[in-house]
Amino acid sequence: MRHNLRVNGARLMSRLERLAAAGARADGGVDRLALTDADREGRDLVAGWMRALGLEVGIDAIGNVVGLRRGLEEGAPVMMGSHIDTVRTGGRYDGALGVLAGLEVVETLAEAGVVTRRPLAVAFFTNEEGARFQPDMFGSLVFTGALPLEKALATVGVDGAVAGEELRRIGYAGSAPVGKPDVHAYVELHVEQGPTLEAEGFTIGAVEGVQGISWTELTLTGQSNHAGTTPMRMRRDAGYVAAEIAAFARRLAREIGGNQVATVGALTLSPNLVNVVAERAVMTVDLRNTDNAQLIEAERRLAAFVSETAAAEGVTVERRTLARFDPVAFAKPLVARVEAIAREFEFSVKRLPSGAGHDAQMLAAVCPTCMIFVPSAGGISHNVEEYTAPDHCAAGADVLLRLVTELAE
Ligand code: HGY
Ligand code: MN
Ligand code: MN
Repeated sequence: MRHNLRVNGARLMSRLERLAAAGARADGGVDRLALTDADREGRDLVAGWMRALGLEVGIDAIGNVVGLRRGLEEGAPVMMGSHIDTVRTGGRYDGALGVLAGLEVVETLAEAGVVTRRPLAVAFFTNEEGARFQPDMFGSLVFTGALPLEKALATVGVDGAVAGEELRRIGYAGSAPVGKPDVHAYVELHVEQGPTLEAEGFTIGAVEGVQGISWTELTLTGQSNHAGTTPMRMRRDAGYVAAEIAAFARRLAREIGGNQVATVGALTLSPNLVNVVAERAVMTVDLRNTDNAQLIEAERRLAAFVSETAAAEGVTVERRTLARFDPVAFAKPLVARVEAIAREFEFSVKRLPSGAGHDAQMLAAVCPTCMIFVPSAGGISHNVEEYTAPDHCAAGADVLLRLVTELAE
């Protein structure tokens, strides 16, 4: 049904503000790692808002939360959603905007007395970030059947915690059947987390797909030794090999070019002492590319470099794949509708790929899926300075409102 409804931007920003208090950092950022007490606080708040809006709230065995709004007819809902867990140095928009904009859409429709033909759903998926438990997006992976529930529950986090135990501890080991309800279509509003929309002056991003992601953990083992007495020719220095790998990753991204990116985000040396040659280095390498062939080439070259460099230093290597997702393309007709609806509102709009991973890339395997982006100030995200202007948040939510009501007819 056609309508000219617009969301209440102030109400959306007020909920964003209140959710940001769950895991608030002294520096204004948000630390709401998956399955922590802060995550529970955020979950309780959002599930409470769902219930206050009359949604039927279901919690599944991996802690995914789905609020259902009945339609005039039974059947698979049109789903909006994202995640509410954050990285340790997160902002208030990554994930939260997509979930709270979904609630805002529901409240706007309720105020206007509009009931859609199909049911609507608002969801948040467990552990989208993957900062504590890998892989990332494991809640939506389980929801779509791409990761066995037991495997996700058994995941040991970077802090040694076990996901299933943490889920029970915070009271979100639910009983709703995993992967239900079936979803008619999924639309996720999200901040771009990159510089493109702001730099080029666009308000809306019609996201064409998500790039491929490859996360590897490397455990390098050499020999601790005296920093002063050990001749260089005798060293088996894991710290040196780790540093070479980090520098190689940067060269590799530059040489492959295109959309190739490479990041060494985590690196721990032991014994990590000023006068001891490092015996061990545990590090992660995050490689991404929209082109899977190039991503595979990057993985191959990195693996070869790691083997050569470690062998030359007498250091052994253990590899663990933390995540590996091929690039995903969103449903072309939905991408076109995001673009057209943005233009109906006279919002400037650009098609672009997503550099970040999202739950939408998992939902795309089971239903027509698309994403709506809004600009990130300075392209900053996974950083306490993350910011998106209120009018951009409202614009994204308006496009979400119109697209979802269209899909629900
Ligand atoms: O890593 C990512 O792209 C997402 O934030 N989990
Ligand atoms: Mn996100
Ligand atoms: Mn994120």
